[in-house]
Formats: sequence, C-alpha cells, structure tokens
Amino acid sequence: MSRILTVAAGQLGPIQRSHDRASVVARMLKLMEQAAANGVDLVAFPELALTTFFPRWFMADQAEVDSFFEREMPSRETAPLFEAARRLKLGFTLGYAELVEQDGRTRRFNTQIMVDKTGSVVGKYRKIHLPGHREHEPWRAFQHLEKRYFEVGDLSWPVWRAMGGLFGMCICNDRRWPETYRVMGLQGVEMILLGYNTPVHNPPAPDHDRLGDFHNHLVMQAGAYQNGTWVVGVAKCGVEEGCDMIGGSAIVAPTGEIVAQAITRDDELVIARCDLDACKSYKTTTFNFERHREPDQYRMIVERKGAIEPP
Ligand code: ING
Repeated sequence: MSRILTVAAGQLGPIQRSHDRASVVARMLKLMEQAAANGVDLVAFPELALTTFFPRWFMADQAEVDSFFEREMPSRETAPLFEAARRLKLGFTLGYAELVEQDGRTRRFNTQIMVDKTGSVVGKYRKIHLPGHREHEPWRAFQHLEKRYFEVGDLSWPVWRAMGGLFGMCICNDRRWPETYRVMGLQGVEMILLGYNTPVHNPPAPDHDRLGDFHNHLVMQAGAYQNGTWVVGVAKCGVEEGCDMIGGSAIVAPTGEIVAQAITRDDELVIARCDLDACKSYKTTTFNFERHREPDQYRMIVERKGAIEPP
C-alpha cells in the first residue's frame, strides 16, 4: 500500500525592497502553473515569501516595519494564490509576516499557513525559535531583528490531517532545534514543510559561514530520520539588498536521504514523489516512540533553559 503525494519546493530567488507583493505573487503563480503541469499536489513556498527579508534592517518607525506585514490572509494581493489553488487543484504553504488584533492588542508573528486544494487554510503555525537580537547592533554587517519585530509563536507545533496524511510546519531557525521535530513526531507527523531565509554570513560566528549549506541539510536530514517523517525545506535565496542567502531547497525522505534538491539560487521548482507510507518503516521499528522512549529520563530537556555545568 502506498500513499504517494507529489510535492514541490517552490524556491524563490531574491526579493528586493522595491519588488511589490504583486510581482512576487506573479512569480509564485508561475511556479504553481509549472507544478500543476507536473502533477504536483502540494507546493511549499519560503518563509516571509511576500517581501524582502526586512529583519536585516533596524527601523525605528513602527509604521515602516508594519508595511512588511499582512493584516489579512488572503488579502487582495495574495487572493490569486488561493484562486490558483482551487483552479489547479494544488495545495500550497506560504510564509508571511502576520499582524493581527488578538487578546485586545496588536500581535506580530512570523507565520506560515497550509492551504489545501479547495483553497482553504487547513493549518497555521507561528515561528517559535526567533533567532538574532532585539536591539540595534551597528557592528553587524546587517541586522537580524526577528526578536524585535516578532513575538514568539503561541500555537506550539500542531499536526493536522490533510491530503490523506499528517502534516506539520515549522519556520527557518526552528529546523535547527531537535525539539521542533520531536513535538510533531509525537503527533505522528508524516510531512513537515518549512520555509527559510538563511544568510550565508552569520555575524556572531563568521567561522560557521563556510558550513551554511552543510548545516542546512544536516538538521533537516536528522529531523526527518529521527522522527520518521518527510521534510520539505524551501529557501528564499540569492543576493537580497546586498545580503547573500543560501539556497539548497530540499525534499528529505524519512530515511534521512535527500531525494531532490535545488541547483540554483533563483526561482526553482524542486519536485519529488513522496510515499507517506515510507514513514511506517521507521515509526514502527527504530523510532517506535511508545516502545523505546524514556521520557522520565528526559525531564531536564523541559525543566532547564540554558546549560548548567557540573561544579
Ligand atoms: N535565519 C537563519 C536560520 O536559522 C541563522 C538565522 C543563520 C541562524 C545562520 C544560525 C546560523 O536559518 C532565520 N530566518 O531564522
């Protein structure tokens, strides 16, 4: 028995500050048309896919910051994506900056949604691991102010049923933390879709720069294998406003193997046939959580935030 889903990573090349949302949506629609022509069921788009990666700048004016956020989804500019999903019978995931009035105040999240073939939102996630810093740090070649512009996500990592399988999402820095995959693994996830914007250069740790592509695949392959799940990682990449970002969009099988990956740092569709039943071989043996995990021994993972060395 196999449940084969044809999935695509809809990698986007750079989005410059001058590129308006309509021009980016047009690029995504082109990838959706290509995907539909290739029998794709679901295409994943990157993190913050509608604008340039604005956390690279310190902006004192909140109105300027908010110009990068979406107040509604779908909006006038993004409605064509939902219409294409219905017309092409093609689901998609989309990362965007979400501004919402919630609990009596304005909330701002780094958000990703999953839309099914009827054009309905079937899943939503708000980024939990926000990298970077909160205050302006002029010593950096560029800023990384996600801790300033976004709140920590408040939805945990949900898993939902869609397209005959179990799906979950995370965003960018989340993929570097094993807890991210495990929370979804403990809900039986079969496919995790994640978008990322990852600069080649990491100002606090320039010695890591040569390993950006290696670390990108390392963490997604480990997460896939250790939780018996497919992982689809999709980049926004190339040189955006002078900042070079890695590509390497990839579709990773529950075996931990990369089955397809991007070869450019521009708009590129990376397609693979994914058998969701391939998860079973790992979930029922090596990573049979119910049989092999010892959560009583893991308490430190939840109770302790930072490392505390022995005396
Ligand atoms: N970007 C980067 C990421 O986690 C980063 C931040 C870059 C962290 C390099 C560590 C090293 O891929 C986002 N948007 O999280």
